[in-house]
This record gives sequence, C-alpha cells and structure tokens, in this order.
Amino acid sequence: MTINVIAAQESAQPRARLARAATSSAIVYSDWQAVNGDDKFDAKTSPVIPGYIADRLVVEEVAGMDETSEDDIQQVVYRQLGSWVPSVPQVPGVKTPGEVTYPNDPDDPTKTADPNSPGYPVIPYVPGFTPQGPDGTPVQPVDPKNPSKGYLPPAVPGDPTTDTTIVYKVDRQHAKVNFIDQNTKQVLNVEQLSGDSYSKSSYTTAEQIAYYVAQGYVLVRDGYPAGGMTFDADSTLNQTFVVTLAHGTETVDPNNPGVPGTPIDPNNPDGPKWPAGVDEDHLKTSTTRTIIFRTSDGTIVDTKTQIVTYTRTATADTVTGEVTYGPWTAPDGSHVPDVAVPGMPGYVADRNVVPGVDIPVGTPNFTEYVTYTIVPEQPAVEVEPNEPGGPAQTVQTVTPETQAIVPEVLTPHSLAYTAVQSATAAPESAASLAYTAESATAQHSGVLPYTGSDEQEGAKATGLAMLFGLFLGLFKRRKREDETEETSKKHDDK
Ligand SMILES: [Ca+2]
Repeated sequence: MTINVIAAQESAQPRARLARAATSSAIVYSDWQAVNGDDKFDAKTSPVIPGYIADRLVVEEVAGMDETSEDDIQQVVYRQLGSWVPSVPQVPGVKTPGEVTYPNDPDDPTKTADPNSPGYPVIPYVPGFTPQGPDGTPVQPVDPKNPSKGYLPPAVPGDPTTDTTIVYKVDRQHAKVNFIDQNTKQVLNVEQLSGDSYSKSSYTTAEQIAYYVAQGYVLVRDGYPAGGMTFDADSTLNQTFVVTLAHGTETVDPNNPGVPGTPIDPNNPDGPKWPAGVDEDHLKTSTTRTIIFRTSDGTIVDTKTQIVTYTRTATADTVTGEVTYGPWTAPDGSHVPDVAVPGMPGYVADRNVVPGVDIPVGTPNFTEYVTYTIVPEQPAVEVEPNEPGGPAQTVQTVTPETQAIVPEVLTPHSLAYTAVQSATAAPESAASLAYTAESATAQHSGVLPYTGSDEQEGAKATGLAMLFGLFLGLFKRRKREDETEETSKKHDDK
C-alpha cells in the first residue's frame, strides 16, 4: 500500500497565497504581492506513521515564487513495514504467537527504531521452543534467567518492508529417574532421559525394578508414570522421578529355619541366599535344672532333669544378609514345677519338695541337691513292724505337679522302716527319672532302691515320700558341707 502525501494539498502551511487590490471606476490592478511578503513554500517534514516507512524525511523549501508560478506537487511515499513472523511447529496446546511489526523510529519516518531504544519489541517466548534468527542461530533472551521475557530480535533487513521469519526450534528436555534405597537413603541408580518438549518417553521402570527385586529388594513406590513420562516445556528445569525400594525381609523360626547358603527364594536360585544365623541352632536354646538325690556320704541315688526350651525368630535382610532376632520366648513356659522328694526307707531327706522356679533365658544349666540322711535308732517307738496291708504300705504315686504333700494316714508304723539302702543300686534309677518341663506329666517310673525286711517289700519307695515329709521335723538332721548348693528352704530343727 502506498500513500501519496502531497505537501501542498495536505497542509495549508506550505501554501503561498497571493493577493492584489482594485480601484472602483477604471479597474486598475496593482502588482501581485505575496501576502505578508511570504513568497515561498516552507520545507515540510514527513510525519511518522506507525507501521509505515516514508521514502523521504523532508520536502524541501521552494522560494521566490510569483503569480506566474505553477502549483508544486511533491510526493512522499509510505510503504508498510515488514514484521518478524514466528513459525512454530504444530504441537497440540501450543499457540503460535502473532507477528511483530518492525518498530518506527519515533523521530524519523524513513527509519526503523534503534534496537537499543526503550520499548523496542521482543521476539515472543513460546515455552519449549527457542526462536532462531535468519542465520539459523538462536536469538538471545532478553533475560537469560527468564526466557519468558522474550528474545532480542534479529536485525531489521535492509529492506524494512520485507518480513523476517523466526523459526522456533523445539527444545531438548532432560529428566532423570532416581532409584532410592529407602533403608540406606542411598541412590542406587540414576536413569537419564531426554526428549523433545511435550514428547513422551518410551522408557519404563519395569525392567530395573525387576532387577532390584531379584536382588532382594521390594518396591515401595514407583513415582514414574506407568505409561512413560511426558517431557515438559521448561528447559531450566529437569524433571525428576523417584522409584523407592526397600530391603526385603524373611523371617524364620525353629520350626521352619533357613539353610544358610541356599536360595531364599527357590524360584530365584541366583538371588539372595540365606545368611548365617538363621538355622535352628540359632533359634532354639534351653536350660536344664538337674536335681540330684544323694545320701549324706555323697552317693547319688537318683537324678531328675527339667528342661525349659526357648525359641526366637530371625529376620534376614534379603539385601544385606543382616539378621535381626526377636526376643526369646518359652513356648511351654519358663517355669519348672515343684519336684516332690521321694521317700527312701530308713532315710530322711533334707526337704520334701524342690520348689518350682522361673528360669529366665540365658540361665546356665544348674544343679540342685536333695540329701538323705540315715534315720537314727528310735527305741521309744514301740509298734509292730509293718504288717502287710498296713497303712505304711499304701502306695502313693508322687507326681511332679503335686504341690502339697499330705499323707493320707500318719501312723507310727511309718517310722518302723529299717533304713538300709544300697548306694550301688543308685545309678540304674537315675535315667529313668528324667523328665522335661514340656512333659511334666511324664510318669515317674523310678523306684528308689532299698533293701529291707520281708515285711517291707510291699511298700513302694515312691509312695513313701508323702509320709516322710511330715516326719522330717521329728528327727535331728545332720547338715553336710556339700549341701550348700541347695536352694530349697530348710526345715528348722525342733
Ligand atoms: Ca524440562
């Protein structure tokens, strides 16, 4: 479009006006005179018209005109300015900005503005893209820290009426996926990703997660999009995704221990192996209380054992092999029951019961003693020796659960037993009296050895404990040096 600006017509200012006077009778004209003596066209400066550029700045002055001068027509031609024209690839959601017309010099219609002048336009910012100049190099951002402020335009071409195409090149975006060990807080791996703005990555985490699971990890959280991540349009920010993994654990107990060195998961033979410390030996322990029945001269006549078994669990870290144990517990209780002291004809024991006791885990095996002492002669007792079927021959079974030892019958006959014992017979009965805490109801099958008169053979030593217990106070009891280990209470002499 061209605008023709004719200075003489556009403005009254440059017009030189002429006038003359006339008389009334005979018309006599005076000479033409320039009004106010102004006989020239003044110089005319072309105006600035935004978006257009003039071909000349000033229409020069014309002087010395008279009544014979022709009209003077001068033309100033304005042509439309060109623009910076953005060219942005077609991406859904991305709008191509409008073109930017070259700016006018505010003081010179024949020029475009000085690029350093205030208010000079910028090339628009399009997120995810970087504009390039005509030479294919990126244009520089006005503020390198904030490209949204736009870019410095390339120079206006020599012919300012021609456009300059600004090609927007898509930015390369970068992202990373951090695989984190939740237990140690360490980064196991960083996967670097890159792609065009707005594009979707084909990467998925499945393969690497499977790899770590095979190493004994468990997946806590996969923060990476299942279908692949989409790159953003911010080149100043690298997207970060986190896959959180934790150490797997496997817990075993004595009934189902691990086998060190063998695969924890049989389906993953190359995966984590059971570490040391998960076998049964590390998961089970016990404490044994041994009760030794002996005579005052040290001869062992019987032995009983009580065992408390303790178990615990072990939890193995399937990544590091570290083993953590649970507390020890006694599945059947840590209390061993009372043990009734069997009677032995002719002897009196130093106690009638070995009390039950709680045995905390870690207690070493220990031994308690019951000592039998020969009953002294009792001339004052004038009773018939035991008769068959008499009260003293009653056989009473003593079981470990028996708490109170109360004879059903207390008669002088009970004192008539002749105290004769055979130390040499003791060992054979020791083993048969052993029992464990887990089987406290096991039959007490032992028979204490003794020899006696025919009248006494019908009486079973195992039943006599109940009677002997009550007679303990009737007799002086000798205390031996080696009884110091006894833990049960003593009966005071009367
Ligand atoms: Ca980015």
